[in-house]
Amino acid sequence: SGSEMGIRPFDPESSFFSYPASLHIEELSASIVRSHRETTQYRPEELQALRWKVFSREEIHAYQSKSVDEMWQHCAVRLTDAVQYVVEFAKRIPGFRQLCQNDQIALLKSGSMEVVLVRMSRMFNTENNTVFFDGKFAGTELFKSLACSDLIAAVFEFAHNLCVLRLTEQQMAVFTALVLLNADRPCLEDRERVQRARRDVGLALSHILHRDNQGSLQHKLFQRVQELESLCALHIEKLRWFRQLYPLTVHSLFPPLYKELFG
Ligand code: CLR
Repeated sequence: SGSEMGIRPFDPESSFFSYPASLHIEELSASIVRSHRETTQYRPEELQALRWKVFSREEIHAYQSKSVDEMWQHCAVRLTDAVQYVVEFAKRIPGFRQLCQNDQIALLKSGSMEVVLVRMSRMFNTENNTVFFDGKFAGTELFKSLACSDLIAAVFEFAHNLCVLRLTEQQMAVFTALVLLNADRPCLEDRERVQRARRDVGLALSHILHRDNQGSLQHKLFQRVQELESLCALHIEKLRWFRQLYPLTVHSLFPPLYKELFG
């Protein structure tokens, strides 16, 4: 039928974007959404059911009593788990898959942390400002022994601000693909190819947003992208600081993938 092919009756509210998306763009969205679904640790229903699970005072105290290097190592392992799922997501995105290996690595080096932070908003509870970490919901105080409260506060604020936009899983999937396919990243060999892949994913995103009557989200999402860059720069800065204090912990106890991407 016409509606299955993306052909919709004229809508004066969104005259420009009511143009039918080509079959190619529809298939691209469907493929990205499938890749997202297959590479997220928890489904939205599961997270919803787990909302009551919060850390007790004793458990929070146990995290706060860890030494700086012990807590860093623990968080680096958890963060690397999350990054691993993002790498798997990227590998399943048409357009990313087709890039040469060097460019795939270059995009992951600068984009995987950004996608982890966007995905963090799915795991966020705005009622009590907690995030699902290590099996329960945790507030910023749990991360005290990392000794980087400015980074933690900024990351939580970002997740909060993204969470209140209430993105659907479909919108989240295509938005995170767009975050990865950034032709402005350093060290790319074939920028043009990344740009072409990005253009299609961008079309897919604006098609979805306008179909959902949420065209205004596009602008808000691009605002958030700018914050991502400074958050990731702060993460790298903190890692440098930590490595200076505890070079051996980073060298022998941090996950190899973490060092490969951020080290
Ligand atoms: C992101 C969403 C994942 C689950 C998950 C696991 C680890 C969390 C991460 C989320 C968000 C960012 C996080 C991280 C652990 C430490 C890190 C809170 C919730 C903060 C920003 C500290 C970074 C510095 C470390 C390298 C020490 O599905």
